Amino acid sequence: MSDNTTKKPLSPVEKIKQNSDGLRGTLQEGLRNEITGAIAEDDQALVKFHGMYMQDDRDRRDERAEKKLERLYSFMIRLRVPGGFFTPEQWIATHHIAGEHTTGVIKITTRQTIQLHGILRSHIKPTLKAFSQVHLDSIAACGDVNRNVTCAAHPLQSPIHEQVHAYAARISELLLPKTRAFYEIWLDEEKLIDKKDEEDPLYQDRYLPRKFKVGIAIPPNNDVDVLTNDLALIAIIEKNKLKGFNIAIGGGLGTTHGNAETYARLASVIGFVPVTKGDEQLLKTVYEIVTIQRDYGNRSDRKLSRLKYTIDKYGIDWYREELNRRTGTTIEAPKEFAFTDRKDYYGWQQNHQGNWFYTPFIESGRILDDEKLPLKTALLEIAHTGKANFRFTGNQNLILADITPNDKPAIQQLLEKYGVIAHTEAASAIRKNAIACVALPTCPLALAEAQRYLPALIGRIDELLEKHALTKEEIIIRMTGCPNGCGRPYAAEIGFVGTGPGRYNLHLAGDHEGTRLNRIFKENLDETAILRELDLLFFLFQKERAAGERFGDFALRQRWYKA
Ligand code: SRM
Ligand code: SF4
Repeated sequence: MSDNTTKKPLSPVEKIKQNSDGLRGTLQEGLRNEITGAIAEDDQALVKFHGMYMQDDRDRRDERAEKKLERLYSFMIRLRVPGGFFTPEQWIATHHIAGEHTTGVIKITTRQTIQLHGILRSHIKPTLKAFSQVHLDSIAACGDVNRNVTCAAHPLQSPIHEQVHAYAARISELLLPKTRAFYEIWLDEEKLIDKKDEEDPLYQDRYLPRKFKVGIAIPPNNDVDVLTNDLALIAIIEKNKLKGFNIAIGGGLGTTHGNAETYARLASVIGFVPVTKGDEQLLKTVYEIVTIQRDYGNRSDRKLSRLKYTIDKYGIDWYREELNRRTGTTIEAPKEFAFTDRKDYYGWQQNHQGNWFYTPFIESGRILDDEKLPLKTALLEIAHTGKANFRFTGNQNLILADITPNDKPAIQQLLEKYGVIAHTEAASAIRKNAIACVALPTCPLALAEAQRYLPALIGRIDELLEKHALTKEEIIIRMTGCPNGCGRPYAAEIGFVGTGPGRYNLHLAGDHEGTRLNRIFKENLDETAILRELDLLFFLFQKERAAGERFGDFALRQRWYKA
């Protein structure tokens, strides 16, 4: 079988999907295999659609090999949490699930959800059943389907935040696969008698050529980095009324070192869809953008199968026309909008209704108790009060949300008791604006460290900033352990992309708002070289910057960028 669009043979994953009996494969049988802690190779592709990855502890590979033991296999589970919202009950459940079945660390991801690592195969079902009891699941959190839908996190963003936020859940539902496999395999629900009940007009039996991501932004903040999504919805609000959404398509960051055909791309705005007379047209537009990618995306080479490549192959105008044909309407011209920032609002903030929100600083989204801060205990105690909801941000933070003025003193007291306020206030401006992906030891694709290394590197970068009297600069720094871009390093003012142990490409000149990608400045640097380059750059920045100029914009003006 070949891919209609490329005439090349289908990638092996295509066959696995089609032969999977609605993503069931041999997962159920595999769970009974006591000889290994792993699952069959084909099932490893399928289990992603259920929100899981099979991994192993890379730190322990050598030790296990010496003892002639198989790798220490375990699973990472990623939840589907559209727009990143948890009730206190859901947080309490997650806290206990993390304690019983995982490494204990709760990791907030760059797409506003959480991941738990180190789950042994026999613990998957109890974990998913416990989540199900608090109405949480991991369906389609990974795999060749629509992933977690992100949405501007802070309710402060607009008086109609909730109205916009509700679209995250609606779009997530709209684009969910119809198969009941998740419920059968992991929750022991009854098997379907009539398979017709799970016929899936959207995904059919082949699903999408690759992952698909949707984000929703409320200008002027672009905290979800909306243009890095396959499909970006930008809320257009006039006089506190939601008029509709600008639609942008073709964002995506993954690249492969040495493969010039791969590249990072920001989404292109193709038009505007009103919602003043109802949502039908918007939802149809979202749906058909996905069906076009389903039908025209590359299914032979997974490196070139994201929507960004489909768009660049066929052209924006073609895509827009095909969309108009499928929706039966003509998408309107885009409306004016402007982003001014991408940050989280740390500390206490009050919204238009008088409710309070506290954003603590959480380094790399990792929630645990350590010698510096008993953050996990603090959050559990806060959840137990029932006085705060939990909202995750696309910058790997969370917001303790919707706290009434009466309840604020109780939360304040707990934040003080556990040192969360002092910890947040002590973090430097760049630390608060930094992102690092997971990388080692769990990520099989990592070439270098990220979340285990960036905190220390930032300490050294802070010293340089102090030397050049730049400590107040909110420079956006991001690091990933490989070029896949999970921490969105190509959209940072300073991006580090791992090339090998202890080595990174240094990217410069993204903007503060997330509307311009950066470029490689120097390749394969070790820490000494990184600090040397930054020392010089900060010196020049201090000396030659225009008034109020951001570091990324300054870097853009330099000769190396224009060369
Ligand atoms: Fe990612 C693969 C972690 C956001 C682009 N990503 C992976 C895997 C699953 C490795 C794997 O395939 O085995 C990583 C698991 C590591 C681990 O041990 O947990 C992983 N990605 C993450 C997270 C947890 C990073 C984080 O520290 O927060 C983020 C989870 C998001 C979520 O909740 O859904 C995460 N990944 C992203 C983003 C950022 C975003 O979406 O805003 C990107 C860049 C945007 C994009 O998609 O283009 C991203 N991840 C990738 C890619 C490259 C895809 C491509 O088009 O080439 C891969 C590799 C792949 O898919 O083959 C990947
Ligand atoms: Fe792993 Fe690379 Fe993603 Fe980091 S960027 S989590 S190293 S795939």
